[in-house]
Amino acid sequence: MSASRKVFVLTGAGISAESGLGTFRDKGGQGIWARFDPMKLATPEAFARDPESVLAFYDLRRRNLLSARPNVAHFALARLESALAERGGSLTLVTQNIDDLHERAGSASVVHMHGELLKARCGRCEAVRPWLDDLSPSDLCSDCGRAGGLRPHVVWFGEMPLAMDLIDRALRKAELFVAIGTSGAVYPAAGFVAEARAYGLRTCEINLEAADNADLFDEQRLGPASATVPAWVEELVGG
Ligand code: BJW
Repeated sequence: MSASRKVFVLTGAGISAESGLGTFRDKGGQGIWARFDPMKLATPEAFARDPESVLAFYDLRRRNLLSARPNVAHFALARLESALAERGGSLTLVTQNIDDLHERAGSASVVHMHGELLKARCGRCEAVRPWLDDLSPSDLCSDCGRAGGLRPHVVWFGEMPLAMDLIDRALRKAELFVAIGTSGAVYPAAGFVAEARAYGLRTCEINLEAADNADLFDEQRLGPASATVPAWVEELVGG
């Protein structure tokens, strides 16, 4: 694995767990979706039916995010990006997370396939703008001037994830696929490991507990991301 120079990393909520942001499907029953119903808060139908509740859910999470900090696992991936570039290699970092902790740790290129919480999108004109405050149905879009369309720039169930073409091209070119802190429960991201195998990549899972699709990985490293990710990066590019 240490000879791999073109690396594709997929991250999930587990990498941000030690930064204090909750995961969705915690096995102890404390995950976000055990406390909040995703069908009432994370679908376009829910937003159409009850925009106030949906926006309040994301306001709470945006406030949590603004007080969170990246942890050593985020910093290790930023180091991996520059170390691979120095050796003529590359890192494609695709995250399912809507937080900006990879960027704040120094990762220069991050693909947010499920969107970004610190941006708002207008459902009427599709403009996407940075947004750090609470959102209200009466907020006006600064591009089209209309109210009622602004929503968090995130991908809800039933919506098409972002950058799927770019992701597929990067997977085809990579040598090593590594999934970090993701349960393998949500598609299409959960299907990337099967695609990676079909393209001939080696595959590695780094997780606290085995993912739903764990049998598709060549290698598994279990433990908290704060320990496993820096150790893996050191093995790959250290020394
Ligand atoms: C640690 C740790 C520590 C903890 N250190 N690790 C049947 C079959 C196939 C598909 C479907 C199906 N029925 C419905 C679908 C489609 C649906 C889907 O997959 N549903 C499943 C529930 C079955 N998917 C969609 O609707 C997607 N769109 C779509 O499919 O469009 C059509 C299409 C098809 C093909 C190609 C292209 C398009 C959209 C999905 C949108 C997901 N949105 C959310 C919310 C985003 C906004 C928000 O944050 O509120 O995204 S849901 C939520 O789950 C969020 C996450 O990104 C996503 C994945 O969660 P993740 O990251 O894996 O977190 P957890 O909590 O599940 O796991 C945490 C992991 O960390 C665990 O493994 C822990 O062990 C570990 N961990 N602490 C290391 N300290």
